[in-house]
Amino acid sequence: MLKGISALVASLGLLLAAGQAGAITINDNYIGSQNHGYGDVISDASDYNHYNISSMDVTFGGGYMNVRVNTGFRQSDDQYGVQYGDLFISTNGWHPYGSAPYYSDNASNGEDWEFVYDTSANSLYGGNFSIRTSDYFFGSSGYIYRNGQEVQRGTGGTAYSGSSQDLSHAGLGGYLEYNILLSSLGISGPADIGLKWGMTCANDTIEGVAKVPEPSALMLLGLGLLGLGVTARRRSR
Ligand SMILES: [Ca+2]
Ligand SMILES: [Ca+2]
Ligand SMILES: [Ca+2]
Repeated sequence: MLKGISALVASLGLLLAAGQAGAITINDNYIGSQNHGYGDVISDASDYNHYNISSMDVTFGGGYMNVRVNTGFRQSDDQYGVQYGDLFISTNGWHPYGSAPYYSDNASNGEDWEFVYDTSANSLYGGNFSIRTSDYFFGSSGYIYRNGQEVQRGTGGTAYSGSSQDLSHAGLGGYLEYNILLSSLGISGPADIGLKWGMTCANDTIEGVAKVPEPSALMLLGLGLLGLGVTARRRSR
């Protein structure tokens, strides 16, 4: 009986310790500025799934933040020369301008991004980098696109090694993946991390916040329960 309890308690402890690896899903509730009456995705019906971003899955574990951007967008599929955007990261929370779905939020207001994972450079950058908006890419194109959105790092900043990306799952039904080393972000405990991603036309773009869990609290709780299990086992002898 007591052995059964200690096994149960031990497995509970393991479950709690593993719990910090659970994915946080950020659904795309962000429309942002200048949707030109299209709403969330500026596209023809035939291109909807190509440009749509449905969500981001964020997982913390092993000192990394893993971000999957769930979108059908693949740069090589695009007929207008639209490129991958970069993953913008705020290490002091997420403060979009206005309220959901943030019809007035654009690059001139709302969150400041302390870091960016530059997709084309395949590197994390912090410090003083410039930001290119969707207008930089399509302002003189005559196309309808979502104006004024941050989409890529411009120039400058400090490059950090140790983070990576995986574009091999890009395409319809797929995702883009970024693995960000938390120590490069200066994060070692609980924090709210703001995230933003969109392709260079920002026909869809997503923003939201992910909470870094408290690993020590989870570990202590797990160890405490494991300790209970050990006590129970000793008593049963
Ligand atoms: Ca969307
Ligand atoms: Ca910020
Ligand atoms: Ca959106």
